[in-house]
Amino acid sequence: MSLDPSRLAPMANAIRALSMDAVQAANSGHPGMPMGMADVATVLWSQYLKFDPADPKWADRDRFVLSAGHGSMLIYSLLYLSGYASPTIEDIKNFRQIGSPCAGHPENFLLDGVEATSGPLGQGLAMAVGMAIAERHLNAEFGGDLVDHRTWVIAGDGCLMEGINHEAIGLAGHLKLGQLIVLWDDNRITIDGSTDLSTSEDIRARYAATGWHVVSCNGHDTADVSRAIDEALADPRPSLVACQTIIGKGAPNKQGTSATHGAALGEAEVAAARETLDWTSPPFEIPADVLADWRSTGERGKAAHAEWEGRLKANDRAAEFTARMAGDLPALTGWADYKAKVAAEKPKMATRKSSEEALGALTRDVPALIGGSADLTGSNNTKTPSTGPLTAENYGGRYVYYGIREFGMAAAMNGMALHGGVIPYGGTFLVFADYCRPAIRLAALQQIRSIFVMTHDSIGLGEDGPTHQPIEHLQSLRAIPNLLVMRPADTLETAECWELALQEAKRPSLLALTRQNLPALRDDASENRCAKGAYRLRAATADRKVVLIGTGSEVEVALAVAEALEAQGIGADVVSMPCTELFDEQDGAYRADLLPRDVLKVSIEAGTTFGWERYVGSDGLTIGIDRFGASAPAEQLFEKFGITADAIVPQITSKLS
Ligand SMILES: Cc1ncc(C[n+]2csc(CCOP(=O)(O)OP(=O)(O)O)c2C)c(N)n1
Ligand SMILES: [Mg+2]
Repeated sequence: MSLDPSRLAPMANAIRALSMDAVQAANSGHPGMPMGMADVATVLWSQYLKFDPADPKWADRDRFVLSAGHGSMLIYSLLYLSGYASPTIEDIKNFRQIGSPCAGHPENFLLDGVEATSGPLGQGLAMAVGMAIAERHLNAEFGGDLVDHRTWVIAGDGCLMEGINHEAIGLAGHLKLGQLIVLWDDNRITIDGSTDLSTSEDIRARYAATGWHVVSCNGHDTADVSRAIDEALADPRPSLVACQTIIGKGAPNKQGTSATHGAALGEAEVAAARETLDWTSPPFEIPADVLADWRSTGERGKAAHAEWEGRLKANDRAAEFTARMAGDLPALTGWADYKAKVAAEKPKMATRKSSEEALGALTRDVPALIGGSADLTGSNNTKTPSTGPLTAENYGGRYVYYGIREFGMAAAMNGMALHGGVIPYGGTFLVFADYCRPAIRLAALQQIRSIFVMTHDSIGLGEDGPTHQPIEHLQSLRAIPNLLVMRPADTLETAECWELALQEAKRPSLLALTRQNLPALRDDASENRCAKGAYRLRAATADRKVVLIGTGSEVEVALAVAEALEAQGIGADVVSMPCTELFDEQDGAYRADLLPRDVLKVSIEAGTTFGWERYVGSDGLTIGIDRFGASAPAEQLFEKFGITADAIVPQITSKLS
């Protein structure tokens, strides 16, 4: 490319200097990885990466994911040096301090150019797989004129050692995601020391066996790095580029050791590194010629960007593409009719089936929706007639067979949501939310619209027994900030929850759905009553003494309890609470009206009672299951665990007396 190769070394040293100086100033952080990968990153950003710092959200930019997020100073340096408006040099001086976008680990919501929040090792690479899926899908849908970009990852030994790596690369290899290139910081060092301490794996063989192209290079020889990347680009498979590097390269006494991994180098070693690197500038000053070279790399993408804008303007589907990338929803033309029909027909069905019906209507109207399941398609009811298989032969499909890879699925969904242009939903059993929990948490942290469809949401799944019966799951998921956990009680509520999940562009939702049939509870669809998180489904007829709060399948139980109480002259409201988070966001008057102080409040949910005091207070009653379930038909289990009107009513009357 245009830059003279001899100019690359000082450019890489600029990354090294910024990284060691910022970590030194913060007295915290990870200088080793940015210093070790500085040469590779310089080659990538100056010669290959397609980007335009003036428009960081350009839809057809390459995606760059720093999966080894502890090396955050690498990406902060790259963004600053190549000319992004943010971070500024002041932000870098304030690395890891309050108010600086240069947080300890890269956060997608703090800086444009940070495509994904990374730091939990392995997940960055797994999200990149989702980005690469989204790219191929949109390429198939809108054509190469509008969508043709690569996904680049820098990953460390840790990212490759994590279990999720197996799931992620298996999916990428199977889907033949040739636009995905992983640059592995093959430095043979982790925190505890040499990788010899903990692994003997032949990583290259594992990737090759999974359908990847593998190539190695000397990560400090820029010509060799280019050679390896060129080979990767030429190969149709996803590529692993093993970059042999020295961690902390440039710090003469500490390089090559884990001492550079996660602590400031110390004043003396920073000074020694300056000598070694022949870097005479004071901290946070980049020589004008080096900065100019860096800024010119940021100019590289301008022409390609301008040409792309021209192609977009000329494209018939420009408006549709732009709306898709912005995450806008099209008009849901059939939706009101669908809900009205549900209200009129009052079907008795499992909410997983209700979800399938809702999805039938939504996937017809919303082409951005891409479904999938971790090998439980028939149980999660996630497939619809509009969503044909997305395969290596047909990226235009809209249904991903993720295989038995729950964590890989959830992370890939996050990557798809981050990429934009698609809205991912994917299913598994609720009990296996544990297998994808770290990605659910990262969806919430990243403020993205991933929709998790979790069926078989209680002992109501019956015979499969305690391994498959969620107990603590609902409450533990509700503890994750910025995640909407929704547990609808019938077909109409399920439709309402789906509508809410779709409309929530900046937070993920998790729908907890039953295996067993549930009766319809409402006949009026005019207002989305789930939108407030909870609502009064039934008002007491006799003098109100009790408010029963139910969720999902237990709303039916709450209604039966209310009937029985009313028969004894005890007035009882029933509140359906499909989403505690949304209820918590309502104003005090609404919440107090639903859950008044002066009456006995009773929660009924077929899971742990832990946390329900929040709604029923210390004098309330919490009905639930505080042990593992059992294997038996569902009805017998509800009896055994006392989630029936017969078992609950006496507890309430004795509490009232
Ligand atoms: C899931 C997860 N586990 C543990 C950590 C803590 N951690 C951060 S970096 C690291 C070592 C990673 O080694 P490597 O990827 O080789 O990075 P290097 O030391 O080469 O920079 C660990 C254990 C983490 N960030 N994420
Ligand atoms: Mg390492």
